[in-house]
Amino acid sequence: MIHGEIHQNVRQYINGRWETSATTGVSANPSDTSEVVAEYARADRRQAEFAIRAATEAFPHWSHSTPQRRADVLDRIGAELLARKDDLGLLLAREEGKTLPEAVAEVARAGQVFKFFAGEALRGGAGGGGGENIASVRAGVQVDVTREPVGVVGLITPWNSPFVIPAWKIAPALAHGNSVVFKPAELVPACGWALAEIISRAALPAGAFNLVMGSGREVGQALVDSALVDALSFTGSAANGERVLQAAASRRAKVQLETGGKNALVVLADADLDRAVDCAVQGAYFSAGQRCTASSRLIVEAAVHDAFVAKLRQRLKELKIGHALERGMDIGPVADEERLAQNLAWVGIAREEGAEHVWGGEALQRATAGHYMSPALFLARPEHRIAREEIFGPLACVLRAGDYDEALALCNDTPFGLCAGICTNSLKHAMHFRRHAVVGMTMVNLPTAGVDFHVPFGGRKGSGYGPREQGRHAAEFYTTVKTGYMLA
Ligand code: TXE
Repeated sequence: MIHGEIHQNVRQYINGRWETSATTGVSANPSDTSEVVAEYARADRRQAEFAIRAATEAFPHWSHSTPQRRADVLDRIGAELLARKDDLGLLLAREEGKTLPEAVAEVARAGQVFKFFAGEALRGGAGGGGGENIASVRAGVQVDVTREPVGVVGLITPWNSPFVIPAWKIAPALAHGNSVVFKPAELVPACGWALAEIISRAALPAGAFNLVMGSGREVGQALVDSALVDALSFTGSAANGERVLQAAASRRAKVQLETGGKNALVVLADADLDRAVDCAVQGAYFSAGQRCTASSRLIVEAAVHDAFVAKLRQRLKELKIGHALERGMDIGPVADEERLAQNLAWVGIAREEGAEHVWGGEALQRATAGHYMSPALFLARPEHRIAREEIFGPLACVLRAGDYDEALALCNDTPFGLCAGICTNSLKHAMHFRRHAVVGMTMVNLPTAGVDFHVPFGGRKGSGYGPREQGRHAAEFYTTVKTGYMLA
């Protein structure tokens, strides 16, 4: 792909064929809003229902495919993603706005996810090795526990990681023998299409994988409402996640949600302060803070509070904000005009509620028109809205803690529970924190953003619902357990 190329064949992939739609849309480059990235077909409810029927008809055949067949398909997809990480990374950076190095790394990780689940297909979750034989309590009876695919799964994904979040849903779904209807976020249609285009050439039977690009309200809702969709995996905002959960659970569909965070990074007085500042900058501001694992609350022990804030302010001052494709940029634009307006409104809220402004928080002008803003830092109190609500932008706040116990209490004082980090050289505090932080993932002397692709991902409380994603744990959602008894 070349810089500036307009992708024009961005169509639905239904039952093994590329389909146009009654209406089309365009996606623009947040680094340079004069540049169109893609002209894409916008599916309607009818096309979504076609895709669901195709997946339903494909399920019996695909669910009885051999583990080797499924492994080969996933391995081919993973290999092509890795081979094309540079040009797909260019597309990602152009359509979503994260810097080119981050975008290339995300595509590579999506390739590694597919290769991991190629192995999972062989190790078995569904229809094979993932089970166990147990001696019965009754003489002569054989008991075995196996895992079978769930059926037709609807996968609904957000705009902020448009290759790797779809990958960590599509790969296990196919590995475990399910058929898929994938709906990417409206902001990043070409990324969803580019991934689907690779999958369409991986020798899957028609209908086993389908792509429908369109609005959450219409196409997403069609997946949620259809009695033919057995399971839904949703990643997005808490509000929309709640809607999906209520609608799907009411018809007893299986549901998995990943819905945001208000993650804390605790910095104790005994921490290596430079390392703590690095963790804060990377965790809170890279990808313009548009990661659910972003550390938007920096909880700092009083003894080092002022020194930490001074160092962090200096680092923010030195960050380079600019065009996602420009070499040496630390942070690109935020994803679209609406997000920029929301982020700037949050800066206003912070000031109005009495948080102390330390740095940034204003729109920036660059050589090309884009949604640029400087990273914002405030000193806040726990009751401030900027310390309680997810912002999903480059805005973090510092909370002062008297000691470790108060820092832990502040860390857990949130309706979310995705991840939490601590910077400390005390093994005692690190071990206590790992056990007592009420989250799905903990980090010690590491940023809260940036996780491995082969181990469980997910949170508690308002951050998640249902089984964890990724790694071997993905079998919990993408398979169902069967216990067999036989009198030999
Ligand atoms: O979410 P939206 P966005 C969260 C992050 C932030 C949000 C950003 O915390 O809050 O995602 O992503 C579709 N029925 N996470 O703005 O708007 C919509 O079309 C069915 C958390 O995209 O909720 C899109 O495809 N579908 C995560 C998807 O839902 C509907 C990691 C998400 O859209 C729908 C990354 C409906 N009624 C981001 N309404 C984590 N915790 O791991 C919308 N959609």
